[in-house]
Amino acid sequence: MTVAGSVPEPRPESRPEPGPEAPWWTSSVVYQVYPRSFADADGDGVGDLRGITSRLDYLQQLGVDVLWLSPIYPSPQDDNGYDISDYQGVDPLFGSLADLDDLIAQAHARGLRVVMDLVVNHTSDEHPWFVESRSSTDSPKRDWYWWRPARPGSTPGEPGAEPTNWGSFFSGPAWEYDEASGEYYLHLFSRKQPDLNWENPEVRHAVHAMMRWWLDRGVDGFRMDVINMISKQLPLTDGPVAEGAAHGDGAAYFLGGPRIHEFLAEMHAEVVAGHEATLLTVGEMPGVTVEEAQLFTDPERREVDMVFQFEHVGVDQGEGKWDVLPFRLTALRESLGRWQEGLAKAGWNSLYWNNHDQPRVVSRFGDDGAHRVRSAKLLGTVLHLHRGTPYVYQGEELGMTNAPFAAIEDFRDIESVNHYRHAVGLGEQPADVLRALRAMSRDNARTPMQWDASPNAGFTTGTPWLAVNPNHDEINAAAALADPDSVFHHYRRLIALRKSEPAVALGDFTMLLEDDPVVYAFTRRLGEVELLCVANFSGDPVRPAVPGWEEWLDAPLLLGNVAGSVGPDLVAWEARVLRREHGR
Ligand code: ISL
Repeated sequence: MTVAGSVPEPRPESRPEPGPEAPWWTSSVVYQVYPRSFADADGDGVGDLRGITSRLDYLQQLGVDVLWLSPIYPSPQDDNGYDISDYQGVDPLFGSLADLDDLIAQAHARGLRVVMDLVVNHTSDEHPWFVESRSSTDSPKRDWYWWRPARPGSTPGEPGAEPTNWGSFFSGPAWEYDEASGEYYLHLFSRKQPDLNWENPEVRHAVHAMMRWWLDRGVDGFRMDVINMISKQLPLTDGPVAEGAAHGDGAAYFLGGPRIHEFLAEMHAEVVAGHEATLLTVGEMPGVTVEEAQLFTDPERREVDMVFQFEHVGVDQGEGKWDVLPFRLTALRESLGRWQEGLAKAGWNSLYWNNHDQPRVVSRFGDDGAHRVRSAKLLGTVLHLHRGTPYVYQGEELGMTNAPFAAIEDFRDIESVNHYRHAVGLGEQPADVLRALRAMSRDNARTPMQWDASPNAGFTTGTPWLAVNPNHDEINAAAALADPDSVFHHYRRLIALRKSEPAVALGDFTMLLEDDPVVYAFTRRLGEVELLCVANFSGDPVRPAVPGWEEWLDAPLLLGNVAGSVGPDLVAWEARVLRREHGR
């Protein structure tokens, strides 16, 4: 706002006011539901669709715009539904298609869009396509998957005879021997997740048809699982073997392969074109670089709206995810800052701390002890004030923490269980392997949603498939809703701020304090409005070295996590968002 009568100076270096052309998802927030762990309506211990529908009012109260559902399709559940045996149905575990139609209708009635998980790098080995493909080397669907003979000169089925030396993401080789046909099939993930061959146009057409079927059913977009792995570099060949590693790294052959942009542009043309204004597409892309992400998300190229990148959730990992390093704020800043810069002109960021594959952020980058509530609010504030579309993973808005897993029997995730078996088999100490699992296991994200303080946290009346975190007696939605100072209400205010203050969605981003080990600070600028977000990532008070800090202290506080705090020092885990207007 400018003072009446005054003419603001033109500021050529800043962006114009947001026009009607800014897509809706720039000012939206997405909420991810992991159906198995959200709410169980039928008492079998596993969350379901009717459970989700019964909690839509809660999501509406939080103020989110989009609901992303992790897979609910028929599945043998080897990887909790990321192994799909029918793309056009609902697993009875989660309910029926009618339940899903009802969920979509009830979500729409509340102004919530629904985005489905699209898992098409691989199917389940129980999908009829694979069953047919496997049935004979002459099958019309043989070429829908990656079948290869044993390595020349080796005995098929013997260790080392795999067509390439690649390891799978879930331990062991990426190839499974099929005795009946004497050939191997590729599975980058579990052996029950064979990779589809996207070189075959029939595969692509089948996927496009399936996607259109979902759009006709009313869904509002897709989150595309490991979509940068669908194009393989041919011929499939051995990758480099790191010292001490059991398998080679095939990433050069399957990450961002030669036809990936073509495949995504084709998918856009075949499925999304004509519906751009209402849909959301987000490609999950492990290993993607900022330069590639710019190409994937440049609207002119018509591929996807945004990508999930992984750099910032790798800053506490060394050689692989089980090599747990101490968290360094400087590494986080370097990564997030580079992404903000890289997608400033073209393309768009998605912003996330958590999902169903990541440990809980308050335990990871915050303090889940004495400062749990404040550090959870700080983390939310920092994330939501970046430029991009924020994603909230169920329970993050409550400040849910990692779980106190005591023994390997407490884990359910295939990745964790396989890793334990392999690592201990290779001679690692069980206690060391467990320590890494406790920090990084995906099951940390998957413990049931904590609705209330009752014995099963209000998640189920049965026996939960994965134990509820005992801290639900304190950390739960009922308590958070009743407390105006809760993490929930802070997230609600953050989401509301994105709607009321255009600079949050569309302002330019400038990182400050490049080398500061504890203070994370940046500004956002849109026209005459400038916001400062400043956050103390430590348990000690600190005076931020932000340029012009004294002047900023006169600016009104838009949002903070410490009531009544106005002085020059930030207390432990304090975050502030300040606003000023230039030209007045
Ligand atoms: O958590 C990981 C393993 O270390 C990640 O590499 C994860 O597997 C990767 O992000 C891909 O994730 C997606 O595809 C997987 C599925 O298991 C994950 O749940 C899904 O988010 C295979 O479909």
